Amino acid sequence: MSTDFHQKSVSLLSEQLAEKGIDIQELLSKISAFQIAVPSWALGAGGTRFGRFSIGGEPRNLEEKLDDIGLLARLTKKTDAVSLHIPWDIPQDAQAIRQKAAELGISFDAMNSNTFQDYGQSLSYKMGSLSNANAAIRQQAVEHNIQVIEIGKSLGSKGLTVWLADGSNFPGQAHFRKALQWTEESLKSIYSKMPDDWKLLLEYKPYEPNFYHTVIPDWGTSSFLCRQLGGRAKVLVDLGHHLPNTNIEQIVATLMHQGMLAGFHFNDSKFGDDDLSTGSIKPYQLFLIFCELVGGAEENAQAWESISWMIDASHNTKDPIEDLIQALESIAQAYAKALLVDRAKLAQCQVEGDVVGAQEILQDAFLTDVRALVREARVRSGGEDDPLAFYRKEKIREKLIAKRGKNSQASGL
Ligand code: RM4
Ligand code: MN
Ligand code: MN
Repeated sequence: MSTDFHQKSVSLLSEQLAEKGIDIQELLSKISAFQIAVPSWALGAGGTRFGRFSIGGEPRNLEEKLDDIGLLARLTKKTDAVSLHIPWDIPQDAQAIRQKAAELGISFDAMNSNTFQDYGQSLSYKMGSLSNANAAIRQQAVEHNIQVIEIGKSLGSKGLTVWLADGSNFPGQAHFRKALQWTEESLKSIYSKMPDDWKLLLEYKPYEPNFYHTVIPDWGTSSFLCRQLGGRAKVLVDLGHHLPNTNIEQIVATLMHQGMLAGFHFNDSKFGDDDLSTGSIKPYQLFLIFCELVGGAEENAQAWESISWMIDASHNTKDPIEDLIQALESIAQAYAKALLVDRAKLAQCQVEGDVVGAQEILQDAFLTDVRALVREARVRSGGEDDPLAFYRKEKIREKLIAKRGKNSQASGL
Protein backbone atom coordinates (compact mmCIF):
# COMPACT_ATOMS: atom_id res chain seq x y z
CA MET A 1 0.00 0.00 0.00
CA SER A 2 1.38 3.45 -0.90
CA THR A 3 2.06 5.94 1.88
CA ASP A 4 -0.33 8.33 0.21
CA PHE A 5 -3.16 5.81 0.16
CA HIS A 6 -2.46 4.93 3.78
CA GLN A 7 -2.63 8.57 4.84
CA LYS A 8 -5.95 8.99 3.04
CA SER A 9 -7.31 5.91 4.81
CA VAL A 10 -6.23 7.27 8.18
CA SER A 11 -7.87 10.66 7.55
CA LEU A 12 -11.08 9.02 6.39
CA LEU A 13 -11.19 6.78 9.43
CA SER A 14 -10.38 9.71 11.67
CA GLU A 15 -13.38 11.61 10.24
CA GLN A 16 -15.69 8.61 10.57
CA LEU A 17 -14.65 8.08 14.17
CA ALA A 18 -14.89 11.78 15.04
CA GLU A 19 -18.53 11.66 13.94
CA LYS A 20 -19.02 8.94 16.53
CA GLY A 21 -17.22 11.01 19.14
CA ILE A 22 -14.09 8.83 19.15
CA ASP A 23 -10.69 10.50 19.29
CA ILE A 24 -8.27 8.74 16.96
CA GLN A 25 -5.17 9.91 18.87
CA GLU A 26 -6.34 8.21 22.00
CA LEU A 27 -7.09 5.05 20.07
CA LEU A 28 -3.64 5.09 18.49
CA SER A 29 -1.89 5.39 21.81
CA LYS A 30 -3.92 2.54 23.31
CA ILE A 31 -3.14 0.30 20.35
CA SER A 32 0.57 1.17 20.50
CA ALA A 33 0.75 0.49 24.22
CA PHE A 34 -0.75 -2.98 23.88
CA GLN A 35 2.03 -5.59 23.84
CA ILE A 36 1.75 -9.36 23.58
CA ALA A 37 4.40 -11.83 24.70
CA VAL A 38 5.64 -14.49 22.30
CA PRO A 39 6.39 -18.04 23.44
CA SER A 40 9.87 -19.35 22.81
CA TRP A 41 8.42 -22.55 21.34
CA ALA A 42 6.57 -20.77 18.55
CA LEU A 43 9.73 -19.87 16.66
CA GLY A 44 10.37 -23.33 15.29
CA ALA A 45 8.05 -25.37 13.10
CA GLY A 46 5.80 -27.42 15.32
CA GLY A 47 4.68 -30.90 14.50
CA THR A 48 1.81 -33.25 14.97
CA ARG A 49 2.07 -36.76 16.36
CA PHE A 50 2.43 -37.88 12.75
CA GLY A 51 5.43 -35.85 11.83
CA ARG A 52 7.23 -32.58 11.68
CA PHE A 53 8.30 -30.69 8.59
CA SER A 54 11.20 -28.36 9.14
CA ILE A 55 10.97 -25.00 7.41
CA GLY A 56 14.68 -24.35 7.87
CA GLY A 57 16.56 -21.58 9.58
CA GLU A 58 14.83 -22.27 12.88
CA PRO A 59 16.54 -21.11 16.07
CA ARG A 60 19.00 -23.65 17.44
CA ASN A 61 19.21 -22.27 20.95
CA LEU A 62 17.80 -19.69 23.33
CA GLU A 63 19.99 -16.91 21.97
CA GLU A 64 18.65 -17.46 18.47
CA LYS A 65 15.07 -17.60 19.75
CA LEU A 66 15.68 -14.18 21.29
CA ASP A 67 17.08 -12.92 17.99
CA ASP A 68 13.86 -13.94 16.24
CA ILE A 69 11.69 -12.27 18.85
CA GLY A 70 13.89 -9.19 18.64
CA LEU A 71 13.20 -9.11 14.91
CA LEU A 72 9.46 -9.50 15.49
CA ALA A 73 9.56 -6.71 18.04
CA ARG A 74 11.39 -4.41 15.64
CA LEU A 75 9.05 -5.08 12.73
CA THR A 76 5.72 -5.12 14.52
CA LYS A 77 6.23 -3.10 17.74
CA LYS A 78 3.58 -5.40 19.14
CA THR A 79 5.70 -7.64 21.33
CA ASP A 80 8.27 -6.83 23.96
CA ALA A 81 8.48 -10.05 25.95
CA VAL A 82 9.20 -13.74 25.64
CA SER A 83 7.67 -16.59 27.59
CA LEU A 84 10.13 -19.41 28.26
CA HIS A 85 9.50 -23.11 28.69
CA ILE A 86 11.67 -25.10 31.07
CA PRO A 87 13.54 -27.42 30.48
CA TRP A 88 13.48 -26.48 26.77
CA ASP A 89 14.99 -23.06 27.46
CA ILE A 90 17.33 -23.45 30.44
CA PRO A 91 19.83 -20.63 30.08
CA GLN A 92 23.51 -21.59 30.41
CA ASP A 93 24.34 -18.10 31.60
CA ALA A 94 21.26 -16.28 32.88
CA GLN A 95 23.07 -12.94 33.22
CA ALA A 96 24.25 -13.03 29.60
CA ILE A 97 20.78 -14.02 28.37
CA ARG A 98 19.17 -11.27 30.39
CA GLN A 99 21.56 -8.74 28.94
CA LYS A 100 21.06 -9.92 25.38
CA ALA A 101 17.29 -9.70 25.83
CA ALA A 102 17.58 -6.20 27.28
CA GLU A 103 19.64 -5.10 24.27
CA LEU A 104 16.84 -6.36 22.03
CA GLY A 105 14.24 -4.57 24.15
CA ILE A 106 12.76 -7.82 25.39
CA SER A 107 11.76 -8.80 28.90
CA PHE A 108 10.79 -12.18 30.34
CA ASP A 109 7.11 -12.88 30.64
CA ALA A 110 5.70 -15.79 32.68
CA MET A 111 7.83 -18.92 32.87
CA ASN A 112 6.25 -22.23 31.84
CA SER A 113 6.99 -25.43 33.70
CA ASN A 114 6.82 -28.78 31.98
CA THR A 115 5.70 -31.96 33.68
CA PHE A 116 3.93 -33.34 30.63
CA GLN A 117 6.87 -35.24 29.21
CA ASP A 118 9.96 -37.11 30.37
CA TYR A 119 13.31 -35.50 29.66
CA GLY A 120 15.75 -37.55 31.68
CA GLN A 121 14.48 -36.79 35.19
CA SER A 122 14.63 -39.74 37.57
CA LEU A 123 10.91 -40.57 37.94
CA SER A 124 8.49 -40.74 35.01
CA TYR A 125 5.45 -38.47 34.53
CA LYS A 126 3.68 -41.15 32.52
CA MET A 127 0.96 -41.44 35.18
CA GLY A 128 0.88 -37.77 36.08
CA SER A 129 2.91 -35.24 37.99
CA LEU A 130 1.40 -32.85 40.57
CA SER A 131 -1.53 -35.27 41.00
CA ASN A 132 0.43 -38.53 40.84
CA ALA A 133 -0.60 -41.22 43.34
CA ASN A 134 3.10 -41.65 44.14
CA ALA A 135 4.27 -38.96 46.59
CA ALA A 136 7.87 -39.05 45.35
CA ILE A 137 6.73 -38.19 41.83
CA ARG A 138 4.57 -35.34 43.12
CA GLN A 139 7.57 -34.05 45.04
CA GLN A 140 9.77 -34.20 41.96
CA ALA A 141 7.17 -32.24 39.98
CA VAL A 142 6.92 -29.64 42.75
CA GLU A 143 10.71 -29.27 42.79
CA HIS A 144 10.74 -28.83 39.02
CA ASN A 145 8.29 -25.93 39.33
CA ILE A 146 10.41 -24.39 42.10
CA GLN A 147 13.45 -24.68 39.83
CA VAL A 148 11.47 -22.87 37.12
CA ILE A 149 10.72 -20.07 39.60
CA GLU A 150 14.43 -19.82 40.43
CA ILE A 151 15.39 -19.58 36.76
CA GLY A 152 12.65 -17.00 36.24
CA LYS A 153 13.94 -14.94 39.14
CA SER A 154 17.40 -14.84 37.61
CA LEU A 155 15.88 -13.47 34.38
CA GLY A 156 13.53 -10.94 35.94
CA SER A 157 10.31 -12.80 35.17
CA LYS A 158 7.31 -12.21 37.42
CA GLY A 159 5.12 -15.21 36.80
CA LEU A 160 4.78 -18.96 36.64
CA THR A 161 2.35 -20.57 34.23
CA VAL A 162 1.29 -24.07 35.13
CA TRP A 163 -0.39 -26.25 32.58
CA LEU A 164 -1.12 -29.63 34.09
CA ALA A 165 -1.49 -32.48 31.61
CA ASP A 166 -2.45 -34.88 34.40
CA GLY A 167 -5.53 -37.04 34.04
CA SER A 168 -6.48 -40.52 33.03
CA ASN A 169 -7.45 -42.43 29.93
CA PHE A 170 -9.78 -45.03 31.37
CA PRO A 171 -12.41 -45.25 34.09
CA GLY A 172 -10.94 -46.48 37.34
CA GLN A 173 -7.40 -45.45 36.43
CA ALA A 174 -7.41 -42.46 38.76
CA HIS A 175 -9.20 -41.44 41.94
CA PHE A 176 -10.82 -38.11 41.01
CA ARG A 177 -10.97 -36.60 44.50
CA LYS A 178 -7.54 -37.75 45.57
CA ALA A 179 -6.01 -36.49 42.32
CA LEU A 180 -7.56 -33.07 42.94
CA GLN A 181 -6.48 -33.06 46.57
CA TRP A 182 -2.88 -33.94 45.66
CA THR A 183 -2.87 -31.28 42.96
CA GLU A 184 -4.04 -28.71 45.48
CA GLU A 185 -1.31 -29.70 47.94
CA SER A 186 1.39 -29.70 45.25
CA LEU A 187 0.29 -26.29 43.99
CA LYS A 188 0.32 -24.95 47.56
CA SER A 189 3.95 -26.04 47.95
CA ILE A 190 4.84 -24.31 44.68
CA TYR A 191 2.89 -21.17 45.54
CA SER A 192 4.65 -20.89 48.91
CA LYS A 193 8.00 -20.62 47.08
CA MET A 194 6.84 -17.87 44.73
CA PRO A 195 8.18 -14.35 45.41
CA ASP A 196 5.59 -11.82 46.65
CA ASP A 197 5.59 -9.88 43.41
CA TRP A 198 4.96 -12.97 41.25
CA LYS A 199 1.70 -14.39 40.03
CA LEU A 200 0.74 -17.97 39.32
CA LEU A 201 -1.24 -18.47 36.10
CA LEU A 202 -3.17 -21.72 36.15
CA GLU A 203 -4.34 -23.16 32.83
CA TYR A 204 -7.18 -25.57 32.24
CA LYS A 205 -7.89 -27.84 29.31
CA PRO A 206 -10.74 -30.32 28.80
CA TYR A 207 -8.82 -33.17 27.18
CA GLU A 208 -5.49 -34.18 25.63
CA PRO A 209 -3.11 -35.78 26.34
CA ASN A 210 -5.64 -37.63 28.50
CA PHE A 211 -8.96 -38.56 26.98
CA TYR A 212 -11.14 -39.78 29.82
CA HIS A 213 -10.48 -37.26 32.58
CA THR A 214 -8.26 -34.24 33.09
CA VAL A 215 -7.52 -33.05 36.62
CA ILE A 216 -7.99 -29.35 35.73
CA PRO A 217 -10.47 -29.54 32.86
CA ASP A 218 -12.20 -26.17 33.11
CA TRP A 219 -12.08 -22.61 34.43
CA GLY A 220 -14.22 -23.56 37.44
CA THR A 221 -11.71 -26.13 38.68
CA SER A 222 -8.84 -23.79 37.94
CA SER A 223 -10.42 -20.91 39.87
CA PHE A 224 -11.33 -23.22 42.75
CA LEU A 225 -7.67 -24.26 43.02
CA CYS A 226 -6.47 -20.66 42.73
CA ARG A 227 -8.72 -19.67 45.62
CA GLN A 228 -7.13 -22.34 47.77
CA LEU A 229 -3.71 -20.87 47.00
CA GLY A 230 -4.14 -17.14 47.54
CA GLY A 231 -4.64 -13.82 45.80
CA ARG A 232 -1.72 -14.11 43.42
CA ALA A 233 -3.02 -17.24 41.75
CA LYS A 234 -5.39 -16.64 38.86
CA VAL A 235 -6.91 -18.45 35.91
CA LEU A 236 -5.24 -18.44 32.51
CA VAL A 237 -7.52 -18.72 29.50
CA ASP A 238 -5.94 -20.53 26.56
CA LEU A 239 -8.40 -20.02 23.71
CA GLY A 240 -7.86 -23.51 22.32
CA HIS A 241 -8.63 -25.18 25.64
CA HIS A 242 -12.39 -25.29 25.24
CA LEU A 243 -14.82 -27.69 23.72
CA PRO A 244 -16.34 -26.52 20.42
CA ASN A 245 -18.97 -23.76 20.76
CA THR A 246 -18.00 -22.82 24.31
CA ASN A 247 -18.86 -19.19 25.04
CA ILE A 248 -15.33 -18.08 25.89
CA GLU A 249 -16.27 -14.41 26.11
CA GLN A 250 -18.68 -15.27 28.91
CA ILE A 251 -15.93 -17.15 30.76
CA VAL A 252 -13.74 -14.07 30.42
CA ALA A 253 -16.51 -11.87 31.82
CA THR A 254 -17.17 -14.23 34.72
CA LEU A 255 -13.50 -14.41 35.66
CA MET A 256 -13.11 -10.62 35.45
CA HIS A 257 -16.19 -10.19 37.61
CA GLN A 258 -14.34 -12.10 40.32
CA GLY A 259 -10.95 -10.52 39.62
CA MET A 260 -9.70 -13.99 38.72
CA LEU A 261 -8.44 -13.53 35.16
CA ALA A 262 -4.68 -14.05 34.98
CA GLY A 263 -4.30 -13.67 31.26
CA PHE A 264 -4.43 -15.31 27.87
CA HIS A 265 -2.81 -17.78 25.61
CA PHE A 266 -3.95 -16.61 22.19
CA ASN A 267 -4.47 -19.04 19.35
CA ASP A 268 -7.41 -20.22 17.28
CA SER A 269 -9.09 -23.52 16.83
CA LYS A 270 -11.64 -25.40 14.79
CA PHE A 271 -11.91 -28.52 16.91
CA GLY A 272 -9.74 -28.56 20.02
CA ASP A 273 -6.29 -27.42 21.07
CA ASP A 274 -5.41 -26.86 17.43
CA ASP A 275 -2.96 -24.03 18.11
CA LEU A 276 -3.87 -22.34 14.83
CA SER A 277 -3.06 -18.69 14.20
CA THR A 278 -5.10 -16.31 16.33
CA GLY A 279 -7.92 -14.76 14.36
CA SER A 280 -7.62 -17.19 11.44
CA ILE A 281 -10.76 -19.21 12.19
CA LYS A 282 -13.04 -17.21 14.49
CA PRO A 283 -12.19 -13.50 14.32
CA TYR A 284 -15.66 -12.52 15.55
CA GLN A 285 -15.19 -14.55 18.71
CA LEU A 286 -11.83 -12.88 19.29
CA PHE A 287 -13.50 -9.49 18.90
CA LEU A 288 -16.25 -10.44 21.38
CA ILE A 289 -13.61 -11.55 23.88
CA PHE A 290 -11.92 -8.18 23.54
CA CYS A 291 -15.27 -6.46 24.01
CA GLU A 292 -15.54 -8.16 27.41
CA LEU A 293 -11.97 -7.23 28.25
CA VAL A 294 -12.35 -3.59 27.31
CA GLY A 295 -15.74 -3.37 29.01
CA GLY A 296 -14.59 -5.21 32.13
CA ALA A 297 -11.59 -2.91 32.51
CA GLU A 298 -13.63 0.26 31.85
CA GLU A 299 -16.23 -0.79 34.40
CA ASN A 300 -13.48 -1.58 36.93
CA ALA A 301 -14.18 -5.30 37.18
CA GLN A 302 -10.46 -5.94 36.76
CA ALA A 303 -7.63 -3.59 35.80
CA TRP A 304 -6.31 -3.92 32.25
CA GLU A 305 -2.73 -3.92 33.58
CA SER A 306 -3.38 -6.94 35.77
CA ILE A 307 -3.94 -9.14 32.72
CA SER A 308 -1.10 -10.96 30.91
CA TRP A 309 -1.13 -11.41 27.15
CA MET A 310 0.62 -14.18 25.36
CA ILE A 311 0.44 -16.11 22.12
CA ASP A 312 0.53 -19.89 22.42
CA ALA A 313 0.59 -21.44 19.00
CA SER A 314 2.63 -23.95 17.12
CA HIS A 315 2.53 -24.20 13.38
CA ASN A 316 3.56 -27.01 11.15
CA THR A 317 2.93 -25.56 7.74
CA LYS A 318 3.74 -21.85 8.03
CA ASP A 319 6.91 -19.91 8.52
CA PRO A 320 6.64 -19.29 12.29
CA ILE A 321 7.80 -15.68 12.07
CA GLU A 322 5.27 -14.88 9.36
CA ASP A 323 2.61 -16.61 11.40
CA LEU A 324 3.43 -14.59 14.50
CA ILE A 325 3.28 -11.38 12.47
CA GLN A 326 -0.22 -12.37 11.36
CA ALA A 327 -1.28 -13.33 14.89
CA LEU A 328 -0.02 -10.08 16.43
CA GLU A 329 -1.86 -8.14 13.73
CA SER A 330 -5.12 -10.05 14.31
CA ILE A 331 -4.98 -9.47 18.05
CA ALA A 332 -4.32 -5.76 17.57
CA GLN A 333 -7.25 -5.56 15.13
CA ALA A 334 -9.64 -7.29 17.53
CA TYR A 335 -8.57 -4.93 20.31
CA ALA A 336 -8.93 -1.86 18.08
CA LYS A 337 -12.44 -2.93 17.03
CA ALA A 338 -13.48 -3.53 20.62
CA LEU A 339 -12.38 0.02 21.43
CA LEU A 340 -14.86 1.28 18.82
CA VAL A 341 -17.92 -0.20 20.50
CA ASP A 342 -20.33 2.45 21.69
CA ARG A 343 -20.70 1.09 25.20
CA ALA A 344 -23.15 3.72 26.41
CA LYS A 345 -25.54 2.98 23.55
CA LEU A 346 -25.09 -0.74 24.07
CA ALA A 347 -26.03 -0.40 27.75
CA GLN A 348 -29.10 1.55 26.71
CA CYS A 349 -30.13 -1.18 24.26
CA GLN A 350 -29.74 -3.72 27.02
CA VAL A 351 -32.01 -1.77 29.36
CA GLU A 352 -34.59 -1.26 26.63
CA GLY A 353 -34.43 -4.86 25.44
CA ASP A 354 -33.40 -3.68 21.99
CA VAL A 355 -31.82 -6.87 20.69
CA VAL A 356 -31.48 -5.66 17.13
CA GLY A 357 -29.91 -2.40 18.24
CA ALA A 358 -27.35 -4.22 20.38
CA GLN A 359 -26.32 -6.47 17.52
CA GLU A 360 -26.02 -3.46 15.18
CA ILE A 361 -23.66 -1.73 17.62
CA LEU A 362 -21.34 -4.71 17.91
CA GLN A 363 -21.33 -5.42 14.20
CA ASP A 364 -20.76 -1.80 13.32
CA ALA A 365 -17.54 -1.93 15.33
CA PHE A 366 -16.55 -5.36 14.05
CA LEU A 367 -17.09 -4.45 10.43
CA THR A 368 -15.05 -1.27 10.62
CA ASP A 369 -11.81 -1.70 8.70
CA VAL A 370 -9.18 -0.86 11.31
CA ARG A 371 -6.15 -2.00 9.33
CA ALA A 372 -5.01 1.57 8.65
CA LEU A 373 -5.36 2.36 12.34
CA VAL A 374 -3.20 -0.56 13.44
CA ARG A 375 -0.68 0.26 10.74
CA GLU A 376 -0.54 3.92 11.77
CA ALA A 377 0.00 2.95 15.41
CA ARG A 378 2.85 0.67 14.37
CA VAL A 379 4.54 3.21 12.14
CA ARG A 380 4.32 5.91 14.82
CA SER A 381 5.99 3.49 17.23
CA GLY A 382 8.84 2.98 14.77
CA GLY A 383 7.75 -0.36 13.30
CA GLU A 384 7.52 -1.37 9.65
CA ASP A 385 4.46 -0.21 7.77
CA ASP A 386 3.98 -3.72 6.37
CA PRO A 387 6.02 -6.23 8.43
CA LEU A 388 5.07 -9.25 6.34
CA ALA A 389 5.98 -7.59 3.05
CA PHE A 390 9.25 -6.36 4.57
CA TYR A 391 10.08 -9.84 5.86
CA ARG A 392 9.55 -11.32 2.41
CA LYS A 393 11.24 -8.53 0.50
CA GLU A 394 14.34 -8.75 2.69
CA LYS A 395 14.37 -12.54 2.26
CA ILE A 396 14.82 -12.98 5.98
CA ARG A 397 13.95 -16.69 6.04
CA GLU A 398 16.48 -17.37 3.29
CA LYS A 399 19.11 -15.52 5.31
CA LEU A 400 18.23 -17.51 8.41
CA ILE A 401 18.51 -20.77 6.48
CA ALA A 402 21.93 -19.73 5.18
CA LYS A 403 23.04 -18.97 8.73
CA ARG A 404 21.41 -21.76 10.72
CA GLY A 405 20.94 -24.54 8.21
CA LYS A 406 18.04 -26.35 6.63
CA ASN A 407 17.22 -28.69 9.45
CA SER A 408 17.90 -26.66 12.53
CA GLN A 409 15.73 -27.01 15.60
CA ALA A 410 16.01 -26.36 19.29
CA SER A 411 14.36 -28.57 21.88
CA GLY A 412 10.64 -28.02 22.11
CA LEU A 413 7.44 -29.28 20.62
C1 RM4 B 1 -0.35 -27.00 26.22
C2 RM4 B 1 -0.66 -25.71 26.91
C3 RM4 B 1 0.55 -25.03 27.45
C4 RM4 B 1 1.73 -25.10 26.53
C5 RM4 B 1 1.93 -26.48 26.00
C6 RM4 B 1 3.10 -26.54 25.04
O1 RM4 B 1 -1.45 -27.45 25.48
O2 RM4 B 1 -1.33 -24.85 26.04
O3 RM4 B 1 0.29 -23.68 27.70
O4 RM4 B 1 2.82 -24.74 27.32
O5 RM4 B 1 0.75 -26.91 25.37
MN1 MN C 1 -1.41 -22.73 26.59
MN1 MN D 1 -2.60 -25.77 24.49
